[in-house]
Amino acid sequence: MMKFRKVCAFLLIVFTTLSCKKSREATDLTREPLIPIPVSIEATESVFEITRSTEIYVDDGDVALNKIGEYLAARLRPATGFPLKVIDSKKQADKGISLTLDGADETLGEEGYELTITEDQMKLTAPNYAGIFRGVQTIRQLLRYHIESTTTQKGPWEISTGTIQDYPTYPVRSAMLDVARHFFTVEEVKQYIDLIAEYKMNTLHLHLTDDQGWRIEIKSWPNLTVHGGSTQVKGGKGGFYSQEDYKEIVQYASDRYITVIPEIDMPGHTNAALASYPELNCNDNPPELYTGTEVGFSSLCVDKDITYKFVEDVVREVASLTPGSYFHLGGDESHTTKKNDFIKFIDRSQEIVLKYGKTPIGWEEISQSKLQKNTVVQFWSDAEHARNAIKQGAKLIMSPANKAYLDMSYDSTTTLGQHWAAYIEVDSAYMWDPASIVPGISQDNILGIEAPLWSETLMTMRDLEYMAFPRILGHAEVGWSPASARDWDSYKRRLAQHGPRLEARGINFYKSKLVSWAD
Ligand code: TNX
Repeated sequence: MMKFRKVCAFLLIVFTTLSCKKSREATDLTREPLIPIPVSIEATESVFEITRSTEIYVDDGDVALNKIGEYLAARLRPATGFPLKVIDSKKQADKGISLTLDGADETLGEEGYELTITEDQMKLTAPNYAGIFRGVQTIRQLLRYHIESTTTQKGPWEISTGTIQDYPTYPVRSAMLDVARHFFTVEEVKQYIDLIAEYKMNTLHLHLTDDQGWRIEIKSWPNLTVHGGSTQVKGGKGGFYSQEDYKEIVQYASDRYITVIPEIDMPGHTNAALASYPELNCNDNPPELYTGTEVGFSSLCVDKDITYKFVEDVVREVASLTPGSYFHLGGDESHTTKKNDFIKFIDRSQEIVLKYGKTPIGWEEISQSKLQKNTVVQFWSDAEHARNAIKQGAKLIMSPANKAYLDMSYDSTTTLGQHWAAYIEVDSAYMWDPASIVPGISQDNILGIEAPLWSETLMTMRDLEYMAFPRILGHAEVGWSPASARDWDSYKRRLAQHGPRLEARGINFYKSKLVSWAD
């Protein structure tokens, strides 16, 4: 009898251990704090576990998939301490982590993906590599925040089971970095690229030139960087990217399925160029370098032929280094350029951009000129300019300054930033809809969104991080997730869980009191 009881007790323990193995915690994939929130999630309430023996399978001989597999492994190895081998697999894998284009649903589009998680396997399929890369970001966020640590952490590394189908609402989700007012190094730009990649952004707009500095080497006009790149706001030493540096940034971004849009801001915002070459000034008299923060006082000399030779040389060199299809020609706040001159300049500059095979983008003021067929207009404040743009058939990138400008202070106590457009708290930076900003403009007119980070008051990476985080997560969701899925209460709950994740990555973020940050 005693023996029978012991056996029973033993069996009970074995059974409870076995049956509990997969339900250690109730899991529900629909409740994971993903940002941006996916289009659809179905939960099957079990868990998949990444273990020491988990391998990452990719389609045999597919170099690009193998690279994404290695990228995923590199993100997961430090915290798990597991080898996570990436394996070219001849047949579709039925275990471990599998990344495949095989049998993908084409309707998921350029960046869409499907993630199917069972107890035995986590399978990521997409019709294109970009979709696989975006899906990999989802996998990262499905793991406990400790996964972001650079040192080995205690497991288990479990992921709730179920299926996620996901694709972006807007094709362009961009972050702009102003490297002209204060210069940021190649390494710092790469860090920023890594940060935006996690939230499925796909574009980095580099504001490469402004009154305070010219930051990209132009071989045919070397003094632009030698002199024009030699300082910055408040007179620091400035800096610039050699063409090799710039190519390195472009490649790094491209490895993360992020396109770089270079901006050469013209005809205003050009003091650094005017100071470097006397002949670009109407009176041949170069101004001093400028280290203040006023805007709208400089202009290229629109009537001189040399001006267009300059524009063409710059566009040709920068376009040849840029695989992406866009070239941003600026066009904002040219307050000292006469309106007719401005129009004439933008008309000619668009033609030059097209001549070198790129699609022009300009700030909203360019809608006063005759827009070329595919020219894109970037809205920042004036509804009339936006309506003029769509009347001409142009598409818009939406960057409403009072919502999307990351250099706007959070509130009156923020020591960094400006507040000419608004104070932008974390809720305000989330609660905007690109298609409802300008009456008469709908989703069809909109190519995407951009969150610009102007750097007049930002000197270090920590400064950049503080202004961008956590607001940029909100903008990423505004651009990716359908309007119907966006909701402040849901977002706030998910964002709270991202606090420790941002901390684990060492990001200096603003801990808004509006959010109950998780420990
Ligand atoms: C406006 S809006 C600018 C930038 C400034 C920024 C500061 C626009 C296209 N230009 O030149 O850096 O405000 O917030």
